[in-house]
Amino acid sequence: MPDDVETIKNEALKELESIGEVKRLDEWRVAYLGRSGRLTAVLRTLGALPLEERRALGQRANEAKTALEEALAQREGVIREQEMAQSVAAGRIDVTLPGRSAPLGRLHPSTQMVREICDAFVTMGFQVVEGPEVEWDYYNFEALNIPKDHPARDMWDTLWITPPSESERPMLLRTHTSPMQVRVMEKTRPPVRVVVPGKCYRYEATDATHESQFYQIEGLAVDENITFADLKGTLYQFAQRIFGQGRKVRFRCDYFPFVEPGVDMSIDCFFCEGSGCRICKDSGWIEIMGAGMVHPNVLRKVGYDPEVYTGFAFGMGPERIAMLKYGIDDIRLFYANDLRFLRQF
Ligand code: YSA
Repeated sequence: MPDDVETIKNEALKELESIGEVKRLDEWRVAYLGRSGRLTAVLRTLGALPLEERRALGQRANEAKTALEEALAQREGVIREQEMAQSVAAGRIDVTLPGRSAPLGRLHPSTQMVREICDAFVTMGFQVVEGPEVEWDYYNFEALNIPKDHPARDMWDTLWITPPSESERPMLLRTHTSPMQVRVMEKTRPPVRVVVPGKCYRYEATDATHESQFYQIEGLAVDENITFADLKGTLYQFAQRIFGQGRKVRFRCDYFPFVEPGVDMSIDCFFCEGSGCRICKDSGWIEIMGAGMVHPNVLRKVGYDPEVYTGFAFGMGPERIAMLKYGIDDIRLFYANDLRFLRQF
């Protein structure tokens, strides 16, 4: 014969009061309210009782069940609060401590320099475009007035994907961003004003100023009546923006097969103000890019009439410019993934 409902209820409540841990509450629940629990056993007997008795006992048993369930929930709340208070007192959780802030990422110094340089040209009306790093020999060399077997190819140590000896249509990792001059002109009619940032690859013996992967930024402007004076004026403005007002620039003859005339541009050394130091190798000048007037052969290749259109182009290495600007003495730091270096920018 199961116990009396009131007795079970009173005993259960008394026992519940003595429980001090959340994990013991479940044992209590099973003992009284579980499938084989004491109160459940009472409910099981109901079927065998006469109707009147069944009603009365059923009602009392259900009320007891509800009371026990409510008492259980309340006890659990109390115990959890006590446990939290104990653990706070024990110093395991200091709820007054500020949360840990997630570390903030930042842009890679090469990316920052690329963006700064592109922005300088965007304010002068240039558009930013990008192109493929895996390139055809045609765009990297042929269309830039560098035919097969031309000695000028030696200027770019090439990483081939399919070399000319193995393919009618050789493929390579672009050695400079200049192929984009051709791609842009093929698709557009003048006026053209673009800058092209992107990764380039060379089969280099790496050292403090040479990496086998590095960024370049190409520039191209083509229109009627563009002259060498436009080239000088644009690049002078660029130097003022990136290196500061009052910078002097110098142009000297240089050779690139896709320009005529070709030049290199230097700025006066801002470490020694032109008097000569280790950085500028005592010359007072620091070379920052190659440039020139687009060669008529290149214009012809893309269907532009060189009698009508002229243009200038330039190409520079943003990492080398960042090295000058921030006094970084080894280009390999850019790609060494050393956070001590990267966090400085
Ligand atoms: C010249 C005339 C134009 O009308 C247009 C573009 C050019 C630039 C030409 N395409 C070129 O690649 N010239 S370059 O071989 O002298 O490279 C240009 C710049 O890229 C260098 O001044 C340097 O800053 C960077 N560079 C070249 N090789 C590098 C490198 N940076 C890091 N590591 C290397 N291995």
